[in-house]
Amino acid sequence: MKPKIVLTYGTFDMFHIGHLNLLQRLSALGEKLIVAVSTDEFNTVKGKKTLIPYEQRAQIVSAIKGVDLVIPEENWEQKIDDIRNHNVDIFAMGNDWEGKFDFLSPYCKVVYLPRTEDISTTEIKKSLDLFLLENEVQL
Ligand code: C2G
Repeated sequence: MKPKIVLTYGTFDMFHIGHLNLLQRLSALGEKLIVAVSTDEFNTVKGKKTLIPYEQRAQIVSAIKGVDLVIPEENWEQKIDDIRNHNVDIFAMGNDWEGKFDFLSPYCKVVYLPRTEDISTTEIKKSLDLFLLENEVQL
């Protein structure tokens, strides 16, 4: 039987428990998990500022148990080719993207999983700012 192949996309900046929860859930959906990590250039297109450069974000994601392959995400248009080239059975994203990728359903199953609450790169940056502010005050 063909191993079930799962594909997802993301920036994975400041890798955190929300990313880990998602990747672990995705890994449980099939036998092979492919993660397309957004390049720094594509994040600019997405209007997303990242702290950690692509090479390091890709290396961290590659090191996660259950991730079998990391490929670069360079544009919005590559998903159908990626699904075909890698014989993907399931395309999955966190549900902040609910409905946004339903156009892929002719090519593979499209799944949206619940996000992990109260954690995001933006949240981390805010807590860091607050931490620095509080500590500066005490100095
Ligand atoms: N995520 C999550 N829970 C969080 C934060 C993120 O489940 N608390 C999920 C997101 O839903 C996404 C994945 O983790 O599926 C990666 O999140 P981001 O790095 O923020 O990815 P994003 O910038 O949404 O890029 O073409 C698709 C885009 O590249 C997705």
